[in-house]
Amino acid sequence: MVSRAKLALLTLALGALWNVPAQAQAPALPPAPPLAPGELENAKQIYFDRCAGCHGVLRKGATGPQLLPAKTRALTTPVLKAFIVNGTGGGMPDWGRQGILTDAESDLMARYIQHDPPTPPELGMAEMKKSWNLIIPPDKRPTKPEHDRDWQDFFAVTLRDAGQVAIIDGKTKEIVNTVKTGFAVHISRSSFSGRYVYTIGRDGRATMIDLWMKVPDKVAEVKPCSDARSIDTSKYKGKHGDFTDKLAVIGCYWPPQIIVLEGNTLEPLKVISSRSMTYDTMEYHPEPRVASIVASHFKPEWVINIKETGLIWLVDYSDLKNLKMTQIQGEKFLHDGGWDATKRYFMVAANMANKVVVIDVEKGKLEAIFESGIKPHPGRGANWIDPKFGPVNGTPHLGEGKVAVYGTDPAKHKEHAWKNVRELKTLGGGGLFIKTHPKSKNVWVDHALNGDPAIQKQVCVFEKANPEKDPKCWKVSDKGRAVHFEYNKAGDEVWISVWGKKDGKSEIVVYDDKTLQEKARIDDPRIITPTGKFNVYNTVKDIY
Ligand code: DHE
Repeated sequence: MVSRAKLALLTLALGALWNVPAQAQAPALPPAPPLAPGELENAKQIYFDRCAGCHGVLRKGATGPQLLPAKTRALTTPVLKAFIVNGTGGGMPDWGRQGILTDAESDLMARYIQHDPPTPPELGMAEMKKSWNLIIPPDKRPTKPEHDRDWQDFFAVTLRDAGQVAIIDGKTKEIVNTVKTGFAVHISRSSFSGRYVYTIGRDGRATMIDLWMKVPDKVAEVKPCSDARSIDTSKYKGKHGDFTDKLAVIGCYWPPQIIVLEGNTLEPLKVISSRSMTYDTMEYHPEPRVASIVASHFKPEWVINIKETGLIWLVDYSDLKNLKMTQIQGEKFLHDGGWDATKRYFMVAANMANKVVVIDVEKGKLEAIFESGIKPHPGRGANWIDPKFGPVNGTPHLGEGKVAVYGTDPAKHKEHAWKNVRELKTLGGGGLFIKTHPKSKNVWVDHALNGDPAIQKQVCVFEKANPEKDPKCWKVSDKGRAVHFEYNKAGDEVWISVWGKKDGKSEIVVYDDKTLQEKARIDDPRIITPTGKFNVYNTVKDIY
């Protein structure tokens, strides 16, 4: 095992090597180390589940560097294994230290990425339809809630390594049900009505959960891709018609495409490939992955971010047979984002470019692109009123300990719009999520991917009215990293996931947003590696 000090030195040296173009390295590369029979299939699955998201299915890189043989063989197995076990300060998780990969699996992966990447199978409509399972047809579902809980205050909580989503009652903190979903669900989104929760697993399995059932459970599921991160429904109602919940859309990492589905049953309807040219160098890209998706409130449109081409698509879903789409040139590699408070502007991080891209969805145009800091990672971001700069949004960063606060009101605060107006110092890099609520005095931020286990466990809270004041920071739990925040429907509680080891303990800690005092700990053994939490009321109304 390489010691941490040695690893630090190694990381520095590798930083240089890592940027040396493959052709400048020693000409004769050592052959790829052998894989025993059966190891290849296991390695492919682990790569898909754990690595493809950052490094790409074809290993061309994006949030993480490319991992092609010309580089990986030059680095050799022990060095690659050290990276996999210990992680790096720039966002690469410590898979070994976390216990997610065993020592043998880390060794296997270090050898596997020195081989040429296999191209996984494409998925067409015929295969998708085979995976579609309509468990309870719409006409057999409840016509009103079959329980007397406040389902609009339910939380859909990702239980990442359990391959489940827990439905938790926001008032009583009881686990109402744990629903079997895709592997490592990434996000959940609510239907326009809030009655249904749509989840998307990293393995591309989408699940539709009916909150009105006596015990909320899934009514439909489909697996239209083998690697995915985003899902949403149609949320427009207005002069162009009422499309609320008529359709759903899934964004895939592999195969690189979007799928439009029937909103009430998840029946696949249309596939649109995201393969095209990069916005800047106009090179063909074989694997432009679909990152964040949001549904416009102004038009029958989805805002769909294509990571590797740097294009933002505004897809008009009002007539699927004569599909209209606007392609906006943004920046590479588009990742996560959310609305400003008016829901007119969509801000998305191009984290490898250290930039935030702003789209005016009402006008259907690029509004601005600005540098926020090293690797911004906003989640859906957070909106509040700054005492000096008016309406602002904020994003933490993977690469440095700061929240960039930027203006979001070009109408009344033009001089502050789309530029950093403040930088709030946090405890260090690895910031993944930020959250606030219109009723709250506070802005919460995590350090979930910080390299220091002590900092990973801490959150900081800034006061909106006194942004220059040092934040209050504290350790949430010894059980794991503090990650992702969600308010309850009343907007007076903040729920934080404590993401422990997959075979260890995890929990969810609930704080009083006013006093910052702990109110509850949900540490039921069913709470396994919790990450994202989505309150129905806040998700329907895009409150953040
Ligand atoms: Fe995420 C949002 C992609 C790693 C937890 N993540 C997103 C979105 C994308 C994305 C495209 C926006 C979806 C949307 O809004 O439609 N995430 C990726 C990756 O490619 C990456 C870097 C590596 C991977 O293999 O997936 C990655 N993400 C992680 C994690 O390691 C996290 C912390 C835990 C996990 O599940 O593995 C994680 N990502 C989340 C969460 C959200 C998210 C909780 C939703 C935030 C929200 O509040 O909307």
